[in-house]
Amino acid sequence: MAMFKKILIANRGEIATRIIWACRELGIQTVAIHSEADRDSLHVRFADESICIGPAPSAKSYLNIPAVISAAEITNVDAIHPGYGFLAENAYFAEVCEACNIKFIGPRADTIQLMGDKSEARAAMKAAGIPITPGFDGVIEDEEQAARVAAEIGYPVIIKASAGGGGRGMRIVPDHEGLFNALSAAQQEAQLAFGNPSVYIEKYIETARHIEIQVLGDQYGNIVHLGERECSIQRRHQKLIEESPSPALTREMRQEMGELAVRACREIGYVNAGTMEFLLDQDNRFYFMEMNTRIQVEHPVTELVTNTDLVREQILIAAGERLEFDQEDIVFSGHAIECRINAESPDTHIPSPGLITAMNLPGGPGVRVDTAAYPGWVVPPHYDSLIAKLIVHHRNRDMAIARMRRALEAYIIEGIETSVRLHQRILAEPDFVEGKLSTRFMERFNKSHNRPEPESQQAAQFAGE
Ligand code: MV4
Repeated sequence: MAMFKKILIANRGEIATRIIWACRELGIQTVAIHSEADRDSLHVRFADESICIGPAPSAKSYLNIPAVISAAEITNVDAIHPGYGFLAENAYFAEVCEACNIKFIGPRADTIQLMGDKSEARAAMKAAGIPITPGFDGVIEDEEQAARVAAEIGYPVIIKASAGGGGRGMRIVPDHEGLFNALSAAQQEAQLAFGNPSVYIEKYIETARHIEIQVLGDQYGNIVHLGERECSIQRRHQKLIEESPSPALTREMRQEMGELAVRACREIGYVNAGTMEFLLDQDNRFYFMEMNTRIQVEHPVTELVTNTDLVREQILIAAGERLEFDQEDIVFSGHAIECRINAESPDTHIPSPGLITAMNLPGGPGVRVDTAAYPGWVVPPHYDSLIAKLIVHHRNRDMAIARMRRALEAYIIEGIETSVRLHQRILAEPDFVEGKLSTRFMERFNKSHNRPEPESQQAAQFAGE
């Protein structure tokens, strides 16, 4: 297969510009698509061509498959990069692309389909010999079965939507008393959010770390892992801070998890970039949770510690190139931390769209900012509030934290509220500095800082990545 001449980027914001940078370095022409609300976006300005595909609401623009495909046909592109969110994990969209002879830059449609059904993904991973959380291998049919399964695995349990992921449609159930209410609530939420009420039940691992392994596979069966990212600091299942390596993993654990991830990907014939999410419990046992079949928001921390360009690799793999490196060629170096900068209140997390009146980006050694924000830009209210990612790299974790602190001090954004202050407070926490992270970190942080909102229990609504 020949290298792509032109790629359409089916996304917006920082990831759209990130994909354009990779294309420019590869000498590939770019087409930006945008909604009416995104006319003045940076990705539109930096792309070689741009097309308006609809009004502001995503359902009418970035999620509108006929509009996206029409734009691709009109501009005669060879491939589409979906970024994250929007159509990135839509198996039907991947199928339509292939049917229109446009390469979808991602895994095969059947892989996206399999991993999109979380209970099927669990079963597939179990069959591949990957440890999964104790639970029932299948969807729950009725209350009686739910009660039997929950009693068998022991409380607390967690109910998850089969079509969910990223925490949507989840319910934590402390004891039998709350089971039936949680079951019907989860089923209703799943029906509403995904048009599919199927749920499954697992043992709830109360104090765990969220650790994910990055993988890359080419079309010829070569698969490598690029180590882990620790993403335990989340609120309402939206990650706030990610880092690599995890303070909790030894070299041996990294190798074991990495080899397991590679084996699982080999088993399902995984192609392109992917991420396997695991929970690591306090006894250092780890369990597969789900697999994300897209480039993730937090991919830069992996890029910095492995000296790779994951978006470039995605494009080369989709174009039919062989992986340029083996597992032995991947050298892990130093420590990287990412802070997600959202246009929102640092206290209430209420979105804060509007005009950015002034802005200073941090720079200097080991500092990277992935963003599409600029002074004079109006952050539209219609989309995810992520406006930038601040990523630092240094020789060790303590030095990376110091570097992040000084970069946050220099990150000035005026006119809107941002999460910069929240990150400064988190980076001042002794538990963070000591690497004592868990999925309960923000719950405890909120309590000790007298902040509202319980974090872990039945977080009702949040935007998906
Ligand atoms: C879990 C879990 C504990 N036990 N599953 C959250 C997102 C999705 N990928 C799965 N998630 C979790 N699944 C079992 N069996 C803990 C999480 C979890 C979490 C839970 C509550 C509050 C914050 C959390 C952050 C990361 C992961």
